[in-house]
This record gives sequence, C-alpha cells and structure tokens, in this order.
Amino acid sequence: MQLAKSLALAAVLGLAQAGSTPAVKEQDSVPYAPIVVPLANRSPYLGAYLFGSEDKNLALMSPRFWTGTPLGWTGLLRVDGQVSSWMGNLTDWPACINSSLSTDSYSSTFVMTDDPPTVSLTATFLSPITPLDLFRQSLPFSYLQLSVASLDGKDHVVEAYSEINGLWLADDETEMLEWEGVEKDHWSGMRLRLQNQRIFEEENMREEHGNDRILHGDVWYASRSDAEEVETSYAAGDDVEETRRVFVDRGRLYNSLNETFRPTKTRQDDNQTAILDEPVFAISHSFGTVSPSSSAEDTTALITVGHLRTPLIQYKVAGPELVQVKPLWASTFKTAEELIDFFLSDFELVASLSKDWNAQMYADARRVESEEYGHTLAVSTRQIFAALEGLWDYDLDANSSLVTYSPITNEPIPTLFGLKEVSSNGNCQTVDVIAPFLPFLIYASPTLLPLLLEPIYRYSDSGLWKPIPPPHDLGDHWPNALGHDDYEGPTLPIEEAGNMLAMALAGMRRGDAAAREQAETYYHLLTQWADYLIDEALFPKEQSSTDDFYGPQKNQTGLVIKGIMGIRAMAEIALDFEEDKDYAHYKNASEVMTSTFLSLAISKDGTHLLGHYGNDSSWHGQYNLYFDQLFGTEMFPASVYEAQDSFYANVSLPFGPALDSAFPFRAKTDWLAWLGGIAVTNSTRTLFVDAVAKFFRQAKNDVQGDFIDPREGWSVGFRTRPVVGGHFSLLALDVMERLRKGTFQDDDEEVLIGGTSVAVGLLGLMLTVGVVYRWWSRRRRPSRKDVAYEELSRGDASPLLARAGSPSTPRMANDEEED
Ligand SMILES: *[C@@H]1O[C@H](CO)[C@@H](O)[C@H](O)[C@H]1NC(C)=O
Ligand SMILES: *[C@@H]1O[C@H](CO)[C@@H](O)[C@H](O)[C@H]1NC(C)=O
Ligand SMILES: *[C@@H]1O[C@H](CO)[C@@H](O)[C@H](O)[C@H]1NC(C)=O
Ligand SMILES: *[C@@H]1O[C@H](CO)[C@@H](O)[C@H](O)[C@H]1NC(C)=O
Ligand SMILES: *[C@@H]1O[C@H](CO)[C@@H](O)[C@H](O)[C@H]1NC(C)=O
Ligand SMILES: *[C@@H]1O[C@H](CO)[C@@H](O)[C@H](O)[C@H]1NC(C)=O
Ligand SMILES: *[C@@H]1O[C@H](CO)[C@@H](O)[C@H](O)[C@H]1NC(C)=O
Ligand SMILES: *[C@@H]1O[C@H](CO)[C@@H](O)[C@H](O)[C@H]1NC(C)=O
Ligand SMILES: *[C@@H]1O[C@H](CO)[C@@H](O)[C@H](O)[C@H]1NC(C)=O
Ligand SMILES: CC(=O)N[C@H]1CO[C@H](CO)[C@@H](O)[C@@H]1O
Repeated sequence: MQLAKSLALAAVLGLAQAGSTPAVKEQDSVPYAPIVVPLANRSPYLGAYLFGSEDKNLALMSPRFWTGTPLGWTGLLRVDGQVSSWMGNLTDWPACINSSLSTDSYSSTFVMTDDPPTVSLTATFLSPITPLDLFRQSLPFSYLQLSVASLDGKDHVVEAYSEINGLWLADDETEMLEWEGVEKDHWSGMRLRLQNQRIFEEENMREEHGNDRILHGDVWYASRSDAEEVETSYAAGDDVEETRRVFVDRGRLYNSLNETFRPTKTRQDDNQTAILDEPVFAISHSFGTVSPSSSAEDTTALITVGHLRTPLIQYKVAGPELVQVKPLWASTFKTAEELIDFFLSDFELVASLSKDWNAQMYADARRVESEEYGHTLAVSTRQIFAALEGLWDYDLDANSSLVTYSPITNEPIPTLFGLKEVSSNGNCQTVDVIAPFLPFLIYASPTLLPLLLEPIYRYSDSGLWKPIPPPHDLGDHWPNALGHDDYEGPTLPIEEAGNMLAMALAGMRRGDAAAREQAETYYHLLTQWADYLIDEALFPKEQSSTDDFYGPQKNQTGLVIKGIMGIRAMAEIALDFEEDKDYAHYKNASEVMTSTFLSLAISKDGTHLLGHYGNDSSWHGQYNLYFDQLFGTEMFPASVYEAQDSFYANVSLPFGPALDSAFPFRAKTDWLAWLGGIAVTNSTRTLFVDAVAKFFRQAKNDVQGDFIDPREGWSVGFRTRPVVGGHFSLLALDVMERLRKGTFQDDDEEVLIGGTSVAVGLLGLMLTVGVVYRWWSRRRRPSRKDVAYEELSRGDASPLLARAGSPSTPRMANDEEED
C-alpha cells in the first residue's frame, strides 16, 4: 500500500538512527508484507499477531492472539504535549501516520510518525531465533524496542506509552485478576494473573473447541529502567481511562499500584457495549528533549512481555505416576524476577545472534532458490517455536544425556521439549506434527530433534502403551501428557512408525551424537516398528494418514511409501550400528516391497503414481518420497520422480496441486514445500516454492494456516502450527547432500554459534566473542563413541519434526468453503 513512502521513511530513519537497532534487515530489496505479522511469539500461550487487514498498519490495528481474539495491547505517542495513537486503533486520538513495516525471521519493525511528521517512532517486536541455543530459545518472553527520533531538525519533548490488559490471560473478561508492581535496580514491571489459578487447564478445554488460553500462570510486562536520559514509569491496575488520562496530561505515570483487584472488564448491565471499568498495566517512557543529535541510547527503550507458569505440564512416563515437569528456565533462575533480569540484559547478544542467523538463512535461501523463498522461511520461523516449550528434565531423569546448556554457568541441564499440536486439536507431542518440520530441524536445529522425540520413546518403552506401532501423541490435550494407556485416541500406525524411523535416521545422519545414542538406546523399539511395517505397509488396511481429512481409507499409496522408507531407514540405522544382519534383512525387505509396490501403483498410462491401488483416476502428492531424497537411498527410480514432476505441473492449480485427487480443493503448504524439494526440474520446483510464497505474501487471508484451498489461496484452517518448518525442505536437502559428499564442513567458512553462523573472520570483531566462544566450546562435550559423527558435522546436529495436525478432529478455523 504505502510501500514507496515506507521505504523513503526507512531510509531517512536509517540515517537518523544508524546503529541503534538490529531491526531493519539489510539484505532485502523488495518490500515484503506477509499474510500475518508476528509480534510476540514464544510459546503456545504467548502468541500475538497482526492479521485481518491488508494494510498492516499498527496504529489502526489491534494485536490478537493466534485464535483471533483480541489482546489488549495499545500505544500512545506524545510529542510536545500532542498525543497520537501508535498501536491498537485508539480512536480517541489521531492515529500515527506513515506506518511502514519490515519483517524478517525474528523481528517485525514498524516505523511511524505523528501528523504532520515531526518525530518518528520505531517499534521493533523481536522474538529471538537461536535454534542451536535452545535454552535461550525456550524463554517465554519477547521484546518490544521503542526508538524515537526527530525528523524535522528541531527539538521535541517526546514520551511513549504502551499498555496491556487481562485479555493476555484469558478470553473471559469476567475473570478476576490480581497483580503487583515490581521495581528492581535495572528494570521495573508488573505481574498479572487470574485469581482463580487452574493448573494444567485451558479455558473451555473440555468443550469441543476450547480457546487455547491457559488458566494458569503469570503475564509480565516490564521495562529496562537503567538508561540515564530515559525515565521509565508504570501504572498497575487503574482503570484504562484514568491511566491514559494521566499519561496524556503529564507524559508520565506514577509507578502507581491500585490494589483493588477487579475483573478484566466490567460492563454496564443494561448496555453491554459500555465498559465501566478495565484495569490496565501501562509503561511510559519519557525521552525528554529529543534533538537530531540525540544518541541512540537516549532515545531507545526496551520492554518485555512474557507468559510464565510452573510447573509446565503433567507427564506420565515410565510408570503410572504423574510427574509435574518444570520449565527449562527454572533450572537456572530461582524466580521470575531473576529470569526477567537476565532476559532484559541479554537483548543485545540475542538480537545479534538472531540477526546473524537470519542473514545466513537468507543467504542459503538465495543460494538454493530465491530471496522470495527466504521470505517464506522468515515468516514461518517464529511460528515453529510458538508451539514448543522447554522442559527441565530433572524430575524425570537427572542423568539424561539430552541436555541444553545454561547461559549463566555453561553447565549441562537435562532437557526435553514439549509440543502442543496447536490449533488442529491440542494433542501433546504429536508424531505427525513433529515429522513435517523435520526439514527445519535438519537445517537449523539438529539438537532439538532428540529432545522432542525422547518423550515418545520413553512412553513407547514404558509398557503402558501396548500396541507395537508408536502412539500418535502422548495425550489428548496440552499440557496434560497423560498418555493413552487405554489404547484409545487417534491411531495412525503406519504413518507414525514410518515417521519415527525416518526421524531417528535423520538425526543420526545429521550427525547429532545424542540422536545416535537415542537410536541405540531404543534400537529394540525401532526394529519392532520396522517389523510392523514389513507386515502391514504393503497393503495398508483401512487407516488414517496425516492427509485423509475425510476419514481412514484402504490401500493409500502414500502410506506404502512411508512404510517403505521407514523400513529402509531401519536398514540404514542398522548399517550405522554395524548390525550387518539387520541391515541386509531390512534393506532386502524394503526393496522387495518397493518392487511389488511399483507393479501395483503406476497408472495405466504411466504418467504418475496412483493415490490408491486399483483406481486409475486417483493420484496423490507423494511427499513421502522426500525421505528417499533426504537420505540419498535411491529406493525409487528416476523415472518415477520424472513422471511425478510432469504430472504435478499438469494438475496444478494457482496455488499448487491439490494434495489428493479425492479432495481436489485442499493442499497443505508444508507438503507443497516437500514436493518442491524433490522436484526434478527447476520449473516444477519453482512452481511449488512460488505457490507457497504466494500464499504467505497475499494479504486477503485472516490467518496463517497451513491448510489451504489451492484454487484461490484461501486459508481453510490449521492456524499457527509448527509444521511450517517443512518449508525449509530445500535447505534440509542441501545440508544432507553436502554431508554425504563430505563438503558440509569444508564448504562454509563458518562455525555455528548459538544458533548462528558467523564468518570466522568476523569473530574477532564480535563484542561478545568471549562469552560466545566459551559457550560454544562447551556446548558439545566430547562424545562418547561418536567422534566420527562429531567430525562429520562439527558444530551441531539433531533433528525434529512436526507435522500438520492429526486428521482425527480437524478444526476448520476459517473455512470459507463448503466442500
Ligand atoms: C478502528 O476503530 C474504528 C472505530 O471503532 C473502526 O471503525 C475501524 O474499523 C477500526 N480499524 C480497524 C483496522 O480495525
Ligand atoms: C482503583 O481503581 C478503582 C476502579 O477504577 C477505583 O474505584 C479506586 O478508587 C482505585 N483505587 C485507588 C486507590 O486509586
Ligand atoms: C451504550 O454504550 C455505548 C458506549 O458507551 C454508547 O455509545 C451507547 O449510546 C449506549 N447505548 C445506549 C442505548 O445507551
Ligand atoms: C544419577 O547418577 C548418579 C550417579 O551415577 C546416581 O547416584 C543417581 O541416583 C542418578 N540419578 C537419577 C535420578 O537417576
Ligand atoms: C488393496 O489392494 C490390493 C491390490 O490391488 C487388493 O488385493 C486388496 O484387496 C486391497 N485391500 C483392501 C483392504 O481393499
Ligand atoms: C528378501 O525378502 C524376500 C521377501 O521377504 C525373501 O523371500 C527373500 O528370501 C529375501 N532375500 C534375501 C536375500 O534375504
Ligand atoms: C497432462 O494432461 C493432458 C491432458 O489431460 C494429458 O493428455 C497428458 O497425458 C498429461 N501429462 C502428464 C505428464 O500427466
Ligand atoms: C477413484 O479415485 C477418484 C479420484 O480420487 C475418486 O473420485 C473415486 O471415488 C475413486 N473411486 C473409487 C472406487 O474409490
Ligand atoms: C536450476 O536451478 C539451479 C539452482 O538454482 C541452477 O544452478 C541451475 O542452473 C538451474 N538449471 C536450469 C536449467 O535453469
Ligand atoms: C517521512 C515521510 O514519509 N513523511 C510522509 C508522511 O505522510 C505524509 C502524509 O501522507 C507525507 O506528506 C509525508 O511526506
């Protein structure tokens, strides 16, 4: 919309504020406005976005939770006593103008001005991305950096205000709140929580469609207060009208605490549109007189918003008792205050790590495909981690070799990662939600994979889960990983057995020592799963896959390929452990199965693989072939890939081919990206990559769903799920191919540090080099027996996967289609 204007303004501000923020991404030449703008995205319960309007104008829009319900998050700017609104569409004041947006994988930056323009306000919403530093990545806080600058060469007295309310805790505005104000040496802030704490319970969790808010824990809104020239003040619990009036009149707040605890909103009995009372939690920054020569330090403020709870989940593992598991941060920080202290002081380092990661990701995306592909990955990245929570594994296994490292002491901390199947149904640790985002894990976060898989292995090995194939998930609803000891719940046996085997091999081949050790520990499970596939995968009985949104079906060829690849993955795992008999056995079994499969599954005209045996008009997006390419196993002949390549182009719709001939108006962006990864010709690869890019760039959708109608690109549900990590398909193939060729390490003059690739030559320049180097040198202990593997991929390794929702009860969040 106002892109040209925005660019001009950004250029002006770039000069005015050189060096002040990491916000504006330097590599992008084409303005990019994604479908949804992530603002604060760090956990299933901390997820603020802008969506629902084509023009992503922060001054006119209200940040929302990913479900679409509003979060009270608003802002006012005061310039020489004149007030305008910069966030949340506060119509009592004129809106800031010239609102422009730039985004990358970890930040969304808005630049706006008063009207007429005299002062600019830059609001940078930064959710750090440090995929190798999983401790930092797991902290459930996000940053908001505010910078102001004089635009007209004159001095101006400038203050900025922002505020949150009880909607950050629950949708139900009649919930009673309680709160406190906290003042520390370097920061001050406010904590709010529901008076009625319901641990492990989401709002309306027992109803068919809950609203995904957790009724437990604290929201924090806090700001650094140690800059000499910036005065930070807050107000906790006064009514919204009163609080804003104080700021509008005075340009500051009084560190006031109104201890009359009240509900989020009180409405007038006989007129529900009239709000009588709404306690808010506001922070004001007074920058004093801002002149063109003001330093960045004197014109910048840093806020953090977070959602904390402890314990995080209840979890049944190796026995019938339930264990309450604490968050990973609790291993290192005794209190929320200590954590906030660390998080606020870590900003410069973590912003720089995120920036480097982002630059490397864009460089890789450009190398394998295009800048636009980088944009797709950027808009996907924060969403991956918004589904995950870091668990301190101490209560379960204080001696686990699955660890992250404390940023304070560098000591190893036993760690697991939990996953909520966000949006599609809330299941815990869904195997077929992890599998789809394997590409991201391979490319960016190999150490995360075994941390996500371990809970599934432990439960499978506990004896509490009887069937041989692995469970679909570890419990019906996050954060209650109660298992399925009744053997009820969704079962997708071929799907999940194939996924677990492929993920186990992926972690090992990526070179992660912990993944290798894990596969060794659970080798007995892996062989059982592979044996199951040998018995069942060639002619699948009526059962679900991740795709059959219309119910279980027989003889799905996609499942056969998954089964074949699972068996072949078992052979490769056996090979790496020098289990030669197993290797020969499983390899032969997979080859025999493939040859029977090919005799049944090719269409009569030879143009494509069928979707179901015996139905010549059926076809399927055969994304499970991706594993064959990922592992370089050459299970399927080149002719199959070539035929599929032309076939997809032939059946493509404007937003890519449908997933299956049986439901021709549905596609999934993760599977489109996987298919793009295994395309033979550049034109077919580009067809897939562009289809996904086009979906994420268009503004007409309300939501960032991975389930789409490929005719017009409407989102048809499955919001905000981590499966978008599947978009990294091209980069994961690139990494695995370079590992096989032995060029992964030599190729790049870089080491992986804190989730970041940094050119070696630049290291000396890094302010933080000492800290980072110490951290890096300790993050991987010398491994037990895997020296060769360590060598293979120095610096990191491990995988994880996530996938698009279970088919059990798809939640069609925004279904515009009737079919
Ligand atoms: C801002 O608020 C006004 C008045 O309530 C409303 O008409 C308008 O649609 C809102 N703007 C957006 C972008 O929601
Ligand atoms: C706290 O807020 C309530 C609601 O606005 C108000 O009635 C009360 O006077 C306030 N208390 C103090 C001490 O300001
Ligand atoms: C209800 O309250 C709203 C907001 O205060 C007001 O604009 C409206 O006139 C009221 N309606 C009636 C019928 O009083
Ligand atoms: C951890 O290992 C130590 C030493 O081997 C042992 O004493 C302790 O019981 C173990 N703790 C757990 C929880 O397994
Ligand atoms: C699956 O396909 C095979 C081969 O066409 C056929 O023999 C078998 O009956 C089918 N199975 C089911 C359950 O329909
Ligand atoms: C390969 O597997 C098939 C089918 O199970 C079996 O008949 C055959 O003997 C096996 N071949 C070898 C060399 O193990
Ligand atoms: C493409 O579609 C045309 C028309 O339906 C068909 O004749 C042709 O065989 C198809 N080609 C492939 C490779 O599927
Ligand atoms: C064969 O496949 C087509 C396309 O998926 C489908 O419409 C049709 O119902 C299938 N036929 C049978 C008998 O299942
Ligand atoms: C296909 O794409 C690759 C990678 O972008 C490029 O190196 C190659 O030249 C392209 N080939 C053709 C025929 O365009
Ligand atoms: C700096 C900048 O881009 N200012 C523009 C803001 O919007 C007004 C009104 O549209 C323009 O006149 C300014 O040039």
